[in-house]
Amino acid sequence: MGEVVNYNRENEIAYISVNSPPVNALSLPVRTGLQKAFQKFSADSEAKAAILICEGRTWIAGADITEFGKPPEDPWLPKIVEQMEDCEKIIVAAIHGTALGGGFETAMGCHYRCAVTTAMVGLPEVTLGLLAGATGTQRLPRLIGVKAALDAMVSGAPIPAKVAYEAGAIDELIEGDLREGATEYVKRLLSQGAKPIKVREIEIDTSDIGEHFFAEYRNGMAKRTRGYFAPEQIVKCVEAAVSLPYQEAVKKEGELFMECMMSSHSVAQRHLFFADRACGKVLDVPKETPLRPIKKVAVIGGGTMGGGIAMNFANVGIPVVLKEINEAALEKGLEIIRSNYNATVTKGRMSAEQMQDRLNIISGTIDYSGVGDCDLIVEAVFENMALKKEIFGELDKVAKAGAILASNTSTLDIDEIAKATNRPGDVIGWHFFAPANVMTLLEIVRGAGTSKDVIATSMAMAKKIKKIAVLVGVCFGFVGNRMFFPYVREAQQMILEGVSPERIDQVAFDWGMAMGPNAVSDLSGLDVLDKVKSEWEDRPEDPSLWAVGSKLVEIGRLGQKTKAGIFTYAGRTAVPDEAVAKVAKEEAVRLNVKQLENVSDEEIIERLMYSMINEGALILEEEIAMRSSDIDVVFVHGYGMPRYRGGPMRYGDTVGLAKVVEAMEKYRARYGDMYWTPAPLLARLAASGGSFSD
Ligand code: 3H9
Repeated sequence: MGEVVNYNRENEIAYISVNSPPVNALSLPVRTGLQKAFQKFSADSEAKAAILICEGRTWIAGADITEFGKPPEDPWLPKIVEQMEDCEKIIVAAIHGTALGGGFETAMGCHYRCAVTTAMVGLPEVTLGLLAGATGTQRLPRLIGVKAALDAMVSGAPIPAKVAYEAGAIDELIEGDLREGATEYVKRLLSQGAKPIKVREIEIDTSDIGEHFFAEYRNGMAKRTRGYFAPEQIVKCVEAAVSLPYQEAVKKEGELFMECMMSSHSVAQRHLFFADRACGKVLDVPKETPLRPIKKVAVIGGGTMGGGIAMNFANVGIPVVLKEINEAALEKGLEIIRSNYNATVTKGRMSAEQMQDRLNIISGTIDYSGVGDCDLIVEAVFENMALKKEIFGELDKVAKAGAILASNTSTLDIDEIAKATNRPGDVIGWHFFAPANVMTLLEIVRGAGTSKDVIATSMAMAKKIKKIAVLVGVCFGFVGNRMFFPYVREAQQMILEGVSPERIDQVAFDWGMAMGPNAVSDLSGLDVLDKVKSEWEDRPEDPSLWAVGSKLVEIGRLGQKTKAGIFTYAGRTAVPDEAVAKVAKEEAVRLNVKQLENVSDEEIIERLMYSMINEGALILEEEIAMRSSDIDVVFVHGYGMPRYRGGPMRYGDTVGLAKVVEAMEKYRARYGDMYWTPAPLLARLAASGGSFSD
């Protein structure tokens, strides 16, 4: 037997324990070990019942995701689950940590399930573009009902043990030590003469399912799951569960699972599973790097951004001081925070007490001396180098030794900002995305002189405030905005060439973006983008660059905030506006821009995406990002790119880099070298048949 699974018997109870760190995933050795252990249990005449239990921090967290995409190797999990269920002696799952995916399916193959109250169970396969393909889609509806099972599988959300117990997926909750509690439970079952309960033999309760249930369910999930492949396959599996004999439905589940597994969506979503975890690892900053203690934080600037940033710290119990220039501005800033929290309370996502606890640890100051005892100071004023340098000069005078001085700049040179201090090692960029209390992405910008412990502390702190942090280097716009510019540039250029903004946005939306580039520009503020362009020192010599945007700013159309930008706004709904088409036409004449006819959807996507991918290749070559997957993380968490595309670099790999370069050459022939010369890295990879993930 493989040592990742051990068999021990104490009197009449066999303990089958899995010990495969870090998360007891169902790798081939674990599957083989389980199979052998249960064979041994069946053959052990002294053993009357078995407890399946796990060592380490969690119960089995699912199939081993690293094995996906490779040829499947026997024993295959559904088989093991079936063999366990067919055992004539009682098997009890004793759960702690998280029993997820194949882990929970294994538990559902057991005849009884007990769990500590802190445990979670669930079928999160959908987040990997998959479905619960080891009979999970057939078992969960039998235990908790059709609707609840669909909700759990389509969302992928973990279910707390107590909720699972009430719903019927857990039979016994254990307070205290799991092994002891499980042993007591099994002894009780044996004394009561309990028989193995086979979940597959439970009849599905369809009493609350109307004739149109599945059609209505599909309608209900359509908006949430737009574009994703797996959710519909999950619904099909549950439909099969209620309409076909068990074995036929299981066969269907197997076929749909393989379809999901082979889909580009799942490949992309699995890529992001590992990318989300890899980005926290900084290659030259060892895990052991000592962290600076962060007990109190200051935020300089109480605008919408500053207020949102402050909330992140208060939310995890860290006291925050908000610094503004006068009492009126400070009161306004604190009011923004109060009203944000109030909105959360009104939506029922926070109690009034929780809100008060958070507000109690947010204070204000109008004097720099008020931030002198803070361990981390985040500057969040508007994007202006002179102003930021002035502030950092002040901070240098008042901040205590060892305080981290962070700038929430979205584009500016951290090294230049650091020059305003005598402690460049303490200076770093913390680029939050708006709204800062909601968006999960944080670009941590490493300056030339930033100390390693400041980087390590920033990455750890980001995790503490529940952000996904990506470490980037200094350049104009860092990773996100630098790549976002070509995307918006192409959207603007197409408007100049006569393509309507609504068409561009619709094509981008249908491709999967949460919003089209023009709606995003309006949301960000055309004046803000215009200002960014003017601060961009080495911007390309191109008179048509951002021409429509600048003109719209000139005539007072600043975006959503003035109810008119590239679109006009009725509430938040973007409405096409003839006035913009007129501006575009006039600008095209002035700049002598050729009008295009019959631009295909394919061209729109190619120009939006490939311009970004090319910039990404330059970013990698300049070592502004550590990994191509870090770039993907930025776009998925910060720019509304759907996970099923895997991020821009992964999308390039999916299309094939040779095809990307071929399309770029087509645009290069039309527009010249300035924007469409393939980056050397991209050209090299395309020529050698390589990919960014290599
Ligand atoms: C499935 O089960 C399909 C079946 O239905 C059908 C089969 C036929 N495999 O997240 P962490 C690694 S699909 C391989 O940082 P935490 C992870 O990469 C699966 N590796 O820890 C990381 O490695 P590293 C359904 C895995 O404490 C390390 O473990 N299950 C797997 O914050 C620590 O992970 C899921 O989707 C895996 N399954 O969170 C659950 N899981 O240290 C996926 C983790 O090198 N897992 N790793 O970066 C999770 O949600 C979280 O890992 C968990 C722990 C909540 C368990």
